[in-house]
Amino acid sequence: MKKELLARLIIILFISLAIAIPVIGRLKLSVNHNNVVELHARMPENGGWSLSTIEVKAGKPLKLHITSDDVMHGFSIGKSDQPALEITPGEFVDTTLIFDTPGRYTFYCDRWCGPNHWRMRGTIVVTGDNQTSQPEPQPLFLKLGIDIDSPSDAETIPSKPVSAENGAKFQHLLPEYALQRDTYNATSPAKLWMRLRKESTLANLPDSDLWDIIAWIWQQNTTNDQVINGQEIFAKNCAACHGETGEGDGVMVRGLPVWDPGNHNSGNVMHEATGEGLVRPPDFTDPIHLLGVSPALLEGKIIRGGMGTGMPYWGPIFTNQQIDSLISYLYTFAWNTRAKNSN
Ligand code: HEC
Ligand SMILES: [Cu+2]
Repeated sequence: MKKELLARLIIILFISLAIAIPVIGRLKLSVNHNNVVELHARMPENGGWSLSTIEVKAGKPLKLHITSDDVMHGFSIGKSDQPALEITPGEFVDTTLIFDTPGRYTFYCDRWCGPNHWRMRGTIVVTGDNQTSQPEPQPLFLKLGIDIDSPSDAETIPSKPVSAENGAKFQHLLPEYALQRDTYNATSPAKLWMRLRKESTLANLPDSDLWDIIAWIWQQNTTNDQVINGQEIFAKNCAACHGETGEGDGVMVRGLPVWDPGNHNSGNVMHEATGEGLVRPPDFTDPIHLLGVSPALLEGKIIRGGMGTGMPYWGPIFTNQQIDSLISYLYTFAWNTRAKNSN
């Protein structure tokens, strides 16, 4: 297990290096006398961004002169709340960015321009003397040693629809760990259910009440705003594969075989449009799936992406808050509490 993880990390490292090396040096060509960098957006099939790496000094303005050579695109900076720029074919948009902290930032297209859309990404390398750039905190799945590629169906699921409202009635019976954030992060709903099932204070409760408690605990760990925010991000970035309703039937993946984590070849089916492995994602509305995975696992999958499955990596794109919102939203598929979630 450990070895496999290490091998994966090494592969990721090599891929990042392979992407980074050929592009350095192309930049100077497009800087004109006013220090304006000209950037052309193109669908990945047409070559992608005209620059994959842009270098700038910390605190110095980066002036960008951006246009599109084919269809409508967007220009966004990863992990920032800045609104995206619309990039219209044949028109130029100017923007000036200032990065205070040295580091690597991702710029990307935020409009679904084609099947390889999510690959429209580039890097802004910000250099500076004060190398204060803090290393990214280690993602939870690495800290907790969770294998995010192994099968993880729920050991048990509720036999009828859950009610967080009913679950709230039993909160005084709960052991302390049940409401701790660490427990939520590291534990799947099914695992927490099994753990609570063994608690003597809850021994008299029927199984369904215990599920209502779990639904209530999950609700306590999220807010309505997060769910709404997560829904917006999902509709824009994820629904093309995962489907509007989370069933794994988005336009990109129709007719493909469903991902089978027990079969390492299930990602080997090449998608005609992308030339890459792509499978159908699991059905998130089937509780057997999401009730078997912890927030840490979901976070890991979103940050790192799949292994040859076509699931993109979103680590450089979304802030931690945005990823938390996505996780909150994903669970609503399994609980079916989306409409009832308002506190
Ligand atoms: C290009 C298609 C595609 C897009 C776009 C996509 N996904 Fe996925 N996703 C997949 C596939 C295929 C899988 C199943 C294989 C895997 O887990 O690697 C998957 C798996 C996942 C899983 C793991 C589920 C589990 O229980 O193991 C999560 C979580 C997830 N996606 C979240 C997202 C989010 C959030 C977004 C948008 C920000 C997104 N995906 C966008 C294709 C996609
Ligand atoms: Cu795009």
